[in-house]
Amino acid sequence: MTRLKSSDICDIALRLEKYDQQLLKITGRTLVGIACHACNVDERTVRQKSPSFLIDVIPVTSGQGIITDFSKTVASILKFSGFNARVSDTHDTAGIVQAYENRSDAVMMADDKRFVGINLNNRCVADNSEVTGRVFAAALDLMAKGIKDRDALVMGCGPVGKAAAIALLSFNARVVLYDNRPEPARILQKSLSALAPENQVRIEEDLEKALLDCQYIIEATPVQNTIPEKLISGRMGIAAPGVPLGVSSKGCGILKDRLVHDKLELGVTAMAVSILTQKEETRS
Ligand code: PYL
Repeated sequence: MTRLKSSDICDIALRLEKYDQQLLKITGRTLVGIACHACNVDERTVRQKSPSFLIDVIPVTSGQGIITDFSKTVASILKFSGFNARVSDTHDTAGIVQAYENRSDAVMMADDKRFVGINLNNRCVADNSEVTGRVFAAALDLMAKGIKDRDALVMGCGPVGKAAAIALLSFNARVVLYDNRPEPARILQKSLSALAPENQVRIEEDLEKALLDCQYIIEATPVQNTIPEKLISGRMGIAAPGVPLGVSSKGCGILKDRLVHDKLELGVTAMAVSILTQKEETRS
């Protein structure tokens, strides 16, 4: 997982309205709408409940420490998406204690390894990597106006790519897996075989062939410029949760409104929708 820099996120809050309108144009849904599609929940219900759902965003000082603007940006995204969010005025353990004492409904916090949302009432947890893969797959499904029976390429078979592949299978896409190392693709294909018939998930080791075969792509690698400009076709649609973006600025110019990429917005919004709506799993 690439560690964000303050420069990656410092202008997100200012661009939320514009980004929301761009998503509406590309996918037909807004940030909250795409998040609801990813969580398979009704948007009206979420918009009714979110204003009274209090989320404390807690800065975490462990490891490499606080990223300037991280907590403030997460809270801005949550407020823009209709949630009652605030940055805790304490951090780490004291922040968690304060959330319970204030009877907040949820906390969101990130150390160097994990970024999670936790519903304090029903104990449900949303993990940023899993939710990000799922919400970008939902954006691709909307961009494609239904990705059912289409070939969708997943570049990068890590936690985000895995979650995207699982979501694409739930949308009945045919999933093509690519990784620059063969092992992660094989491990992921094996774990997906329990979810889908053999012929619905295949591995492609030749990226150029994969890009020529697949019109829709999830770019979930931590590498920039993984998709060569010469292979970007006029009909291609790309949802790119990978940081840094795997498409060059020239490639973005070719894609125009057929590219969805951000560094926090969709994942944070979908995490909040998930912990607001996810039912507590009954203990077996
Ligand atoms: C959650 C982001 C998405 C991509 N990379 C992940 C990352 O940068 N993780 C580290 C987050 C550290 C936050 C710091 C703070 O300000 O509370 N502990």
